[in-house]
Amino acid sequence: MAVRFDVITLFPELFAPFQSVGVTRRAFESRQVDVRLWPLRDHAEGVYRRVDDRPFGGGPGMVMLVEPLVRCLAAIRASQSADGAGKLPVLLFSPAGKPLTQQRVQQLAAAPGAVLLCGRYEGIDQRFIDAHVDEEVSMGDYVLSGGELPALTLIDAVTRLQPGVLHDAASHEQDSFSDGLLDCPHYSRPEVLPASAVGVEGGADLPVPPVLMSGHHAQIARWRREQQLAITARRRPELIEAARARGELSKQDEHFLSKLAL
Ligand code: 4H4
Repeated sequence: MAVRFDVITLFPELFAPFQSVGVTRRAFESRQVDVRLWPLRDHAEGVYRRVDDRPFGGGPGMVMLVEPLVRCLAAIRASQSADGAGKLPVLLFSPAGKPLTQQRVQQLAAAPGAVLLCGRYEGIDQRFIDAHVDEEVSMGDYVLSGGELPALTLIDAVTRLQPGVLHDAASHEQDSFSDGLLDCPHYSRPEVLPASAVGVEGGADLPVPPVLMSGHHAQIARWRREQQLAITARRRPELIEAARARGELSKQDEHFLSKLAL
């Protein structure tokens, strides 16, 4: 089932490059992901086609006006209805939103789609948010100049989960967070790397961990799992607690963690 994203933006040109490179190109071409761009200025009226104005109460910056957004969303609803896409939820990108997680990305990848509202300026008139926004999503605790990069981030994260988009279907099983833990280290040729090759003069050679060359798939899987547990326990201990609470740590995992000197 294709995932449809109706994107409300003042800068549609920001999205073009992602429709022609990498994994997202394949998904766009295969129409597994259907991104429709809705330039907000097309729905602004008057000579100056205003989409923003000064904030009541004073203060710096500008606020995005309600009317152009209402007209734009109405056009999107008409298009969704005409295409039989159903009324898709409206997501607003904002630092005040709920932090995006891989679990939410997986839910969106399995759903029909969403309207992605890309704010600019100081933000959006609260009356539009109260009336039409279903979910506020944050990419992190920092402030961007617009919601377009968050929208592209979400489209990328959802797109790479579409069947047939990644070269190796198993690839995203190994992703960080796909099992709630951070990913293990990865190595490729050469089997032994002279330290000088990474710019460390006079250092010892850098071999690939021998277990990865052993051909023992069970031992390799165990090593990779233990690497995930060690890296996650050191960098994001709260993810270990969350995996434990979900009952996703085996007795073997718990034994390894108990021996881990943190
Ligand atoms: C919204 C900027 C609200 C400032 C915005 C404020 C993020 C983020 C983001 C364009 C919009 C910015 N979106 N995760 N982080 N007035 N979006 O910064 O609250 O400071 O998703 S405000």
